Amino acid sequence: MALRVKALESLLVEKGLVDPAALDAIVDHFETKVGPRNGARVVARAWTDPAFKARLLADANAAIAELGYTGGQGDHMVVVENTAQRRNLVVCTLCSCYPWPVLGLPPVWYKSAPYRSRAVIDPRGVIAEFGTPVGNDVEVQVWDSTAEIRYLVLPQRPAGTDALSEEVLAALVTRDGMIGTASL
Ligand SMILES: [Co+2]
Repeated sequence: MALRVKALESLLVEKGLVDPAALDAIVDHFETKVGPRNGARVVARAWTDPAFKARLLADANAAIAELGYTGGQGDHMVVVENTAQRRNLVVCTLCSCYPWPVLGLPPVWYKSAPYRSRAVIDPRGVIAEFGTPVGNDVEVQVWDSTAEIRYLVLPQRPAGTDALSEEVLAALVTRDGMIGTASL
């Protein structure tokens, strides 16, 4: 795959269709500026600022843009909140739709056929395999992403974290927690 990408890139550059500097800028953008750390900052802000959380749940794009995270593959984002009664799990059964501005590029397993089918058929089983099983008293809600709507899970703030700063809280949040396969 790496060789094929390199060959394709060389050909496009040779034919003058793309500028190598522009390609470098795009790769740098996705490696360093877009990624799950953005989403983690959104989650930490929601945990520490109730007014922001209310805005986030009402209009995710506008609230997320307050932190400066905008861009393609996130035109209509919806934030779904985990509670003591409900765990949310995000999938794209059709392909691999994913909220790039807050999570970056999707992990390989998110794009795999087994995840895409099993997340719907057996969400509890999938979550258990990721390591944080859901109790029988907790409802699991599955959200199927599309090119139009991309979901971000707002995990529950862990108990005993009242004294932690927003920055330290953000470091607790994982990519999988925001997809819903992990609890945090
Ligand atoms: Co898709």
